[in-house]
Amino acid sequence: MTKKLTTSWGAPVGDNQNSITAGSQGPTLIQDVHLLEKLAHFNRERVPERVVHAKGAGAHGYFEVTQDMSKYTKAKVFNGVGKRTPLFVRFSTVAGELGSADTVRDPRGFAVKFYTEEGNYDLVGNNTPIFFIRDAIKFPDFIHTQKRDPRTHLKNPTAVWDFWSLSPESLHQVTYLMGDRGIPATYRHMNGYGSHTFKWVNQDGEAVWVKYHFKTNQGVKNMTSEVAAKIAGENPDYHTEDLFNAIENGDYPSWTLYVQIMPLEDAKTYRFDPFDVTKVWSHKDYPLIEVGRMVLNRNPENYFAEVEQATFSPGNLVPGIEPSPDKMLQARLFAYSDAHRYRVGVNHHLLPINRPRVEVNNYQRDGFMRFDDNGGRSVYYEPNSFGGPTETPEYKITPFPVSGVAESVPHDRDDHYTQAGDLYRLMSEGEKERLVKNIVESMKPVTKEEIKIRQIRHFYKADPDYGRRVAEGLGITFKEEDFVEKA
Ligand code: HDE
Repeated sequence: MTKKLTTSWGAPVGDNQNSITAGSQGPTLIQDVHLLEKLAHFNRERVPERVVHAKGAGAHGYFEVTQDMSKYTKAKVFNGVGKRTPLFVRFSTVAGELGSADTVRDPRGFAVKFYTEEGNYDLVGNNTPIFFIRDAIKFPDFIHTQKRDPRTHLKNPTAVWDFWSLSPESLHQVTYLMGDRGIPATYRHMNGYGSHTFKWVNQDGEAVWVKYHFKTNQGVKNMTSEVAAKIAGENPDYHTEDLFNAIENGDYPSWTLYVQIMPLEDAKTYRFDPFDVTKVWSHKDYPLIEVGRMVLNRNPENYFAEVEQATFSPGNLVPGIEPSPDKMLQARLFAYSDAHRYRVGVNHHLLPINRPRVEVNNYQRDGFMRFDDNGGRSVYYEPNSFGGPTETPEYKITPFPVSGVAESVPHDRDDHYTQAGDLYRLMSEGEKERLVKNIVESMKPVTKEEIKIRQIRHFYKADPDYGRRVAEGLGITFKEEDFVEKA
């Protein structure tokens, strides 16, 4: 016995095949409210796509602690071997629109929402440990160059390389992106990183700096530009389909989470600014420490409800995990919830996929689509004499000293070449050849020679061989003195 078809108001529908008309050839009657409701709702089915990371795929799973971290953090999600926390993950590309191809050369979003017993903890990272810029003020401009030219509505490599050649801090991430890891074979075969430095605080109020590394247990596998271009044409949803089918078939992907721990005082003297997200910390200086395992073992029941409406924010923190002064992270603490309020609505946190798995008690009321009981008759202000929820002083943030003159301050350490050169020199001959080929292909259409020369100078400063190979690939005659920085 099938269920009764109804209107959105629960009234049974008599006929879902034929509009109400006057006779078989007569006009449609406006009183056909079922027809009106269907068409009106259909016109409003799309919500704004994410301004970046629009194309993505999600899955549910869990995190299990394999090494207790209570020495470093009181965050319960990382305390006690065997501790399991449910989570939701969304993988994504960055620049493409909702319908764009998965297999493009682009960083991949690696967003994890831990539904912890102390509220949701969102670790909103990428599949690269670094980023192109280190001050959020440049982010809208950077993304403009990754998107479509306002006149042609086409991707514009001249804008891409103009911005990168004028922002030398991007060199490390550009080298990473144009190398083999720029196109993962699947979402299952890539690592994830928190990228930024965060702060962990233990029960005694002792703090350390921390960086997160999710190492795929499937092994890192990448895709060459040629294979990627072919797949993008044949099946633009290749990564989405791969993740869904693997989980549907019980082939659950997993990652091992490691952290690097830096003592608080090292931040002042470390040879790279630990709050500069274009730089990594050497694993020799701060070795990886295993924390636990993330397993994805359940597909969404409904894509729109669970993936499109999922909202992640680096500002969703839990006790024992706090931000670092990383300029990019600081700005993201505002930007994400602002984006969600615009894209999904002020009460997006009430949606099932975003709702914490713990009781929420506060005095926020009303707002669009407040579809819970809106606090009922409970007291709606604080302080109050009616036993409403009150703050718990032990959860105040860990005090930390700040100093300095308030002004528009550039980063004070500008070595953008050592780590990019180290990455280049770590590559095998094959990896170097593919890196140079990818860069040359991408730079060929650039219309201004000075942009190419400027960018080659950056490659050369990272490693002379790097610069020479790109210049040759672009057919630019190479005179050493042209590329050595004028003293
Ligand atoms: Fe994002 N980023 N981002 N980003 N980002 C968004 O939030 C932003 C950055 C990342 O699967 C937006 O809901 C700023 C770094 C992921 O839903 C937006 C800056 C890293 C996702 C936004 C950055 C990321 C986003 C777009 C410079 C890796 C998808 C729509 C300070 C560490 C999450 C939205 C999901 C999404 C802002 C840079 C990762 C606009 C201002 C660095 C994985 O809020």
